[in-house]
Amino acid sequence: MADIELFTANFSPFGQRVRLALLEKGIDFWHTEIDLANKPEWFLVISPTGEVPVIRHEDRFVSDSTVILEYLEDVYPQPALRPRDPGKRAQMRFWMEYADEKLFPAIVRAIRSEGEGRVPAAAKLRDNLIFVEREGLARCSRGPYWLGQELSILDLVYYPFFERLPAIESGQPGGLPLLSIRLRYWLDAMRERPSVQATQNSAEAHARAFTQYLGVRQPRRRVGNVEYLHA
Ligand SMILES: N[C@@H](CCC(=O)N[C@@H](CS)C(=O)NCC(=O)O)C(=O)O
Repeated sequence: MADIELFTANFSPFGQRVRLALLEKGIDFWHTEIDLANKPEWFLVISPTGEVPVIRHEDRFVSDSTVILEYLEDVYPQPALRPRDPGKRAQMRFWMEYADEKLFPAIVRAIRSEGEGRVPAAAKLRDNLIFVEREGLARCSRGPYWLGQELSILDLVYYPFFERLPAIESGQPGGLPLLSIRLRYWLDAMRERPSVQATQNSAEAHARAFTQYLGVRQPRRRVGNVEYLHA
């Protein structure tokens, strides 16, 4: 029997974070798919917020992706995905919080916005992305990963959002910002990892998932590639 049972939904970026960590650590796990539109009663018992992902390990259930990532680190410390240096650890936690408290809400607003709300929502998301790139990724290290030469939890926290950018970009007036060389270097390094290759979905599939899960109407959605440029 697998050590871990993961309750998630295929298209959840938060669930993808946990799948990436499990694969990176080589932990055997069982995937139980949850239909978010029709959650089973028992799931509401194990998930206090009714959200995925949740894991079961031994006799405990742990929920919330970043809490799960740190839990996995405590229980399966090797290979390490949390830096040893306290300064880098603090950077990791600061940018993890930024991802969930600032970037994710801006992404959801941009996907859901309609009519006159679309331009300010796209502008806000652009600002958030530029902030992540200039104040986060570019300042934390020279790469290829967020915190330097070694992959860390922070890479797993951000990658699922960036995988979805082409699907988000296609619905935006004026598109999203041209991404920097540093960001492109990071994304290229991430895409080479077998864990990413095993969990990734196409931009078209993500665009369909937005429609299905977020209930957004996207008649004009055209899926393209995000351009990477400003240095
Ligand atoms: N902060 C949570 C967010 C999880 C989350 O928003 N999950 C979404 C799927 S992407 C969900 O389960 N939504 C179902 C619902 O809200 O009913 C985490 O990091 O795990």
